[in-house]
Amino acid sequence: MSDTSYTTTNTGNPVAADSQSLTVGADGAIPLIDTYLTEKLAHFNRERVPERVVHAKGGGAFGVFETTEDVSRFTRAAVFQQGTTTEMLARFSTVAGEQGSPDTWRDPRGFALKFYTSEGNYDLVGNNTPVFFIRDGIKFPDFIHSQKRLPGSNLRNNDMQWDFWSQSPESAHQVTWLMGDRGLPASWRKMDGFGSHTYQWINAEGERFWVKYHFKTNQGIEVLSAEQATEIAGQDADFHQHDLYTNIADGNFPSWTLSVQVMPYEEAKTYRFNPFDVTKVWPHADYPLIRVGTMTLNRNAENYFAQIEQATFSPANFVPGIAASPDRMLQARIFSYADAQRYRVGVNHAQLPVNAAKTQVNSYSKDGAARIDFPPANRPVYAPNSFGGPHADPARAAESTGWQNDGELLHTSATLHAEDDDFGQAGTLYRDVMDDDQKARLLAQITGHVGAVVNDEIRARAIAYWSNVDIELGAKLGAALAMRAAV
Ligand code: HDE
Repeated sequence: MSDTSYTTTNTGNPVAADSQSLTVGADGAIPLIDTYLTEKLAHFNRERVPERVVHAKGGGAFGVFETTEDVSRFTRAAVFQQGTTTEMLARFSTVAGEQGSPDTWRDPRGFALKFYTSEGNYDLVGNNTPVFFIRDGIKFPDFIHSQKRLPGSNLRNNDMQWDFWSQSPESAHQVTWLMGDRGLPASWRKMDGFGSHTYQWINAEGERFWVKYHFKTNQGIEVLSAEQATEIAGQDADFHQHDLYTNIADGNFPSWTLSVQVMPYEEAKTYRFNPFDVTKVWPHADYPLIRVGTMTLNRNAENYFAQIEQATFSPANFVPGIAASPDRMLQARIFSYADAQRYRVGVNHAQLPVNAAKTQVNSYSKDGAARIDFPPANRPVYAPNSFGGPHADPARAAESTGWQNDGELLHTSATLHAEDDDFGQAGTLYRDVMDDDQKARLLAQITGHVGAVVNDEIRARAIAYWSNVDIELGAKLGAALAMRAAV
């Protein structure tokens, strides 16, 4: 049993005092040999790692995923074989707010999952909305810049947001979600999660399918009004963290039911929407939900910094039976996350306990700052080798992306399908999914947000943007803004 009764330095050396520095006489100089003082102050200066450049504010918990159904006809992934239970980690977050910002600001919510599977870690890094603002990752830094702060004043600015959105019509579907009820979840426990992108599942026979993930909350959807969210933001910036942590501590474990939509491989070519465009959903009438299993969060982190702040999720972490798709956003993310994590947490971030695979790691990476784990000294550090070092085994590996494509390198938009446009599905969401109260709250929110735009040309473009979503909505917005201006 370790004795934690006495204070030590970081290297275990017992220290003489917690509250007095070492001095020459009671009133004299502090000698440099007071190494506990210097260690304590120097470590304090280095307690922060760079916050996530997006999704900085968040919280999470550990849990398990239980595959309750047989979906082996679609995937050979071990984690999704019926009867398999897999340990996992989830982190929920806002997008634009910095650390310390209110959990209840209007924003999509991150829904990042790490499955510690028997074939290595599988990360599914999604949001609480099934779509996204843009469809090409080259615009992502620009999009985030427009949502955050003006370079001069460091203030957020509605003109900047609407200048970007009104010139990026592909954003209309996600912005309708954002300005609607789902932009203000009452709890991380009471929101759905989505993989958002189209992914690929491959079964044991090598047959390929396109899939979309849906995590349906078993707690029921619950949202805040704009007034409630604003009031809570002033009272408790960590409202959602509080809710998740205390519910798990009380044994009230939240769970979600995972279902997938499955599109046969060949149907992608002729589907009415580009199935790889992350600004679009696949109507459930076209591809109904197929149940897979249940995710339950049942264990709080013991140390937030070590286990949540340092957690690293990457869409690049695939396992056999799951692969990428032609979705341009997914492909850009496959580069970006590990790059961000090497910078933010360090080159050996995957060795930290919270990120470490729970299966054998036989990579040829070596050294690098803060290396913790290492192979036996007699293991070669190069391949190929003739001394029994690991060698690649294609039969074990995750499939390549494996979709046919060829052609010259060029800068152009993805292929348009029959019903592809930028506003159609946003209009369907408004007209066919929202009830009258939800429509009224959406109009009120847009009126307030566009009403804060100072530049006349940008405001006019924003009204045109909403008229493209729904002509009646655009007319109501124009009238509401005119009334607002008249008072
Ligand atoms: Fe992210 N995103 N993202 N994102 N994202 C990050 O990775 C990025 C996108 C999402 O709890 C970063 O480790 C690019 C879509 C979540 O740790 C960064 C693009 C979706 C989280 C990054 C996108 C997401 C992140 C910042 C456009 C939903 C938090 C820190 C191609 C489907 C994960 C980090 C956690 C974090 C890049 C767009 C969700 C900067 C380049 C679409 C939930 O690498």
